[in-house]
Amino acid sequence: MTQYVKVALMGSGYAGKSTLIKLLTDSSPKLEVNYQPTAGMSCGTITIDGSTKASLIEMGGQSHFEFLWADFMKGSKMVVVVTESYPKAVLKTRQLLMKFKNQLDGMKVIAIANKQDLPGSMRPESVQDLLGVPTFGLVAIDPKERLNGYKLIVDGLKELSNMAA
Ligand SMILES: Nc1nc2c(ncn2[C@@H]2O[C@H](COP(=O)(O)OP(=O)(O)OP(=O)(O)O)[C@@H](O)[C@H]2O)c(=O)[nH]1
Ligand SMILES: [Mg+2]
Repeated sequence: MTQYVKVALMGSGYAGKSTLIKLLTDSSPKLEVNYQPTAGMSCGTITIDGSTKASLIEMGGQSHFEFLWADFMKGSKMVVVVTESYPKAVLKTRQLLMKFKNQLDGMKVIAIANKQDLPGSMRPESVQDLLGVPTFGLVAIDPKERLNGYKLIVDGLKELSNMAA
């Protein structure tokens, strides 16, 4: 029987959460699209192994959807914080992490420093220093990054099950 684990994607509007889901679930080569804010939530599913799938739950990042996040996060095995990589966006993401500190307490949290293709992007190591959680660089609109993105999620979940073993 297939087991589903829940992975919540969190982060400001425009950070690239929907694009990340598309990168991981959609084989179409065109990932860059006009921005359509996610209203409430959206989701996608990826296969982890023969018996496990992960449901990626995106929480719409525009500030008027923030009140939904605490509920959407419940029951997640892991939270992936997606941020744009310019300094102001990273500071905003840091604030979000502080704001949701209680909900995130005890959960595995990783961050993605997205849009590394844009000039003025901070390096993932510097983003990690500010956010205080393991941080990985990504260009979610680039289909060549599919395997990288997939590995981030799978490795994060594997670490969790190793810890539990
Ligand atoms: N240059 C560049 N643009 C990107 C990248 N990832 C996403 N984008 C673009 O950024 C915009 C916002 O991406 P979305 O994935 O819709 O952002 P979101 O986090 O889902 O936003 P909300 O649903 O409002 O929370 C889109 O126009 C994407 O094409 C990237 O790595 N590089
Ligand atoms: Mg979205």
